[in-house]
Amino acid sequence: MSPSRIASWLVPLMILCVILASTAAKGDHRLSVSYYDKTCPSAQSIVQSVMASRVAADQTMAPAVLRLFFHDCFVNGCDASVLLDDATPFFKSEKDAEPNDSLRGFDVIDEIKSHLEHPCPATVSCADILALASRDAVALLGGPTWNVQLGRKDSRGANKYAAEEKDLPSPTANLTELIAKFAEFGLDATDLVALSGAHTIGSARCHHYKERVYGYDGQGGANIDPSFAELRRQTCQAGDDARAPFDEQTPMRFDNAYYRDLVARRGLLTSDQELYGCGSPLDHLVERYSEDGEVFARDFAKAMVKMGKIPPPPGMPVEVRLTCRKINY
Ligand SMILES: *[C@@H]1O[C@H](CO)[C@@H](O)[C@H](O)[C@H]1NC(C)=O
Ligand SMILES: CC(=O)N[C@H]1CO[C@H](CO)[C@@H](O)[C@@H]1O
Repeated sequence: MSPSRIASWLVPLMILCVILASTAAKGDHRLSVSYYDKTCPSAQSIVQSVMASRVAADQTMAPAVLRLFFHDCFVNGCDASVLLDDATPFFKSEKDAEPNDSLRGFDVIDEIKSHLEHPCPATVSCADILALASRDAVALLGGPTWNVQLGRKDSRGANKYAAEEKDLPSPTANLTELIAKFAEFGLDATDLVALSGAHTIGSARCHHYKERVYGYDGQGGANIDPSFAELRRQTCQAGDDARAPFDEQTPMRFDNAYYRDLVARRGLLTSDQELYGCGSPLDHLVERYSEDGEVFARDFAKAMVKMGKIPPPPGMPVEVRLTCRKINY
């Protein structure tokens, strides 16, 4: 073959390789609502029924599962890395990282997975289970529902360093830091305010709100209702593990009362109250959500879909795990 003939072969071949490589990278994270319609038509109803029975037995499982999904998506993308036990010498588990303390609900995800493996072996990813279970958690406590985009894969690695140092928003973060953190994941300020509304359910440990309620002088920082600071200092007297609800009005109802707390300067974490009262343009949005639960519900659902699309890092090896706590061997 003459050199020019080879060259004429080589160029289309190279173009083809580039096309294949780029579709493979994107194909890993092309999500669709109908992803399991043919391969596991019962997937959504199985997730829903396990969630319904677990939340009926223990309502705190709803915020626990929702929190798992947040922690998963903010560290390495929504790839179920948060579910991995520290089982191999090759990576550290995110479960062992500091901010994950008190992450719960792993057994709920395990239970869903085992129910799914029977009708649909090795089909539904743990990352998709988390996305569906979070949607159901919100709906079960009276919140909105939405169509979940599906087709995520589970990663074969976890990232303890990112979970500890880098990717998770800190409970003491200021607004600038929060906006920057969310922007890293393609989430804008509206998404930040809407997703923070997840704190309409669940609770936090004193360890995470003591800085806010004691402040530097023991009286609580600026931008806090003094009677609220006093109330939570009393809670903290039981120690660092003493829990307080994020939303003191309806702690187990997924509504917009969280925003009314913020307007009253009774947000629990520094990172909650930062959204309101600092004279930022977000004050208006917090007020809007506090007055109109429908607008909040719509924006929350939209932001959850957006967050659920955060992809794992390019080149991360992925699979559909057989057990959510372990990579396949
Ligand atoms: C927010 O926190 C960062 C890092 O701690 C700090 O550099 C910045 O000045 C703070 N911004 C405001 C507005 O307080
Ligand atoms: C649920 C879970 O595995 N939590 C772990 C988070 O990290 C702490 C300490 O770093 C562990 O003690 C917890 O077991």
